[in-house]
Amino acid sequence: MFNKVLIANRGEIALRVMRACHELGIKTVAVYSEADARAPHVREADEAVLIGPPPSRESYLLGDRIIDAAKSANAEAIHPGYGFLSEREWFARAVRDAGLVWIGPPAEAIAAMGNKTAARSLALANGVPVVPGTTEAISTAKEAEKLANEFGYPLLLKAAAGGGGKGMRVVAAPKDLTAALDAARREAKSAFGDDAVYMEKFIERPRHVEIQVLADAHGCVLSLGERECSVQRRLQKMIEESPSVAVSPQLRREMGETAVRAARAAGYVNAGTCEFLLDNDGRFYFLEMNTRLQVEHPVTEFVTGIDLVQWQLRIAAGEKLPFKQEEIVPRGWSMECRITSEDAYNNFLPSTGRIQHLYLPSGPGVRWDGGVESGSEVTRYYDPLLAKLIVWGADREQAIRRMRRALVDLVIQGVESSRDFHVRVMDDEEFQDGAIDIQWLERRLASILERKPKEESIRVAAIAGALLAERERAARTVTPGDEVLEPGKRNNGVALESWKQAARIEGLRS
Ligand code: MV4
Repeated sequence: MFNKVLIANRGEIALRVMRACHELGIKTVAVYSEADARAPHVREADEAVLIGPPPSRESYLLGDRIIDAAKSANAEAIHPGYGFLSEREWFARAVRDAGLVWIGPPAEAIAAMGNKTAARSLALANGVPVVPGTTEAISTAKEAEKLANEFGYPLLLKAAAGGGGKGMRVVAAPKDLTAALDAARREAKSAFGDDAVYMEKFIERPRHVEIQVLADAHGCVLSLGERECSVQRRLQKMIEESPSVAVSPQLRREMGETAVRAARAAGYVNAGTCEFLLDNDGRFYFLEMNTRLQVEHPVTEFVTGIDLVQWQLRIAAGEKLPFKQEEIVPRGWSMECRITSEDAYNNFLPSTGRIQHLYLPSGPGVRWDGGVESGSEVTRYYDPLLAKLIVWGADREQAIRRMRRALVDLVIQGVESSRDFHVRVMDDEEFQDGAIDIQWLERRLASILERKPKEESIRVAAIAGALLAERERAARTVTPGDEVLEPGKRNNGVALESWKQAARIEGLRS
């Protein structure tokens, strides 16, 4: 096993990877920008290297500087986390060329899945079902018209160099095709420097279900079941769970075998995820493969009992997977809420500032993967993900009840957060029924945000809020603009369950 690993990331995922390293007896090297000098990931590492000013382009995206940091600290391997450099083929190659171990898939596998038309061809050649559409880039408007008539409307234009949905265009009717093609090309060119665009039939109201795979360097490729990721807004996932209410044991087996075939075809090693659309009739279509550890990996860890990050390290060190496919059976239900510094009541506007108080939920089946603490500065330089709250329960209903309880126990004061939004999703009947698809949140958002807390808690909270405001005033500790506990302003006039929050904040102060 490695003696020392550099983690080329920040925030919650840097801490997550460090924990796995420390459990395996591996020393850790953090890298950080000037904005992160006091960040928890820097303090928790055995060593830390300053790599540049706050903007990512001048710090966390500087591959060469990060490789230099690894060499000067005598680290043997680099874990990229997610985002930043994690899916850059050139970086995976540069790490290998520098004589370091890349804790991720081979650069060739990143490349094989990186181009979406190439990935579709690879899938088709290996019996992996894809959405009906082209595997070649479209050349002319005339050709587009012919193909569109073949696949039928509505259809979707996608950038070949894209992924994650950037530069997609829905075309509802033939009259819109030419203009949509021009627009998609322009967007693709400016976003990816490549104007190649291809076409797929548009699948309406599907679920987004993905399969976690784990492959060692000795030919063993396993499926670790699905994650249901349909609750998303503008391509940002908000809530994920495993298993999915829409996946039977037989479908799980079929999708798992399909994902394993896709991974084998790409020469995949390490942890990866195959994204699928699942339609109302139980048909599934391969979309793309994410060649990294994903944000939502903990729900798979909870239901399988397998530590994905430890296995990423072990696989990169050459170990064999000791599991058989038949031994991997999901147990119970896990759910994750992404706790972001966004104001759901203000169009999810990112919120910045100092976290005045952070009180963390705990108890059976509760996991907090966080990157901030009381006193942390939330800046606009990075992603608004503060933490992930993950729970496990015996079944979906227990998981939802536990998530709601843990969210209500959580206190974040000083920046706006998505906490109240998540509580209200847990209270939503359609969500509780599992009647979700990728457009569900958009349709339901207004009614979720309108939902009022219980009458009793409004009264209690109003009293507690007024009491706390008065105490703060008396103690001259009022923070200008901080009206989280002041009734009548937002959240339907009341901070959710704020009498409990008031007690916890007072406790933290004393
Ligand atoms: C689609 C689709 C419907 N039909 N492809 C968006 C992210 C990228 N990975 C692919 N995406 C989609 N591709 C066809 N043929 C709908 C989406 C889509 C989506 C997919 C997964 C999760 C959220 C989504 C939100 C909007 C659209």
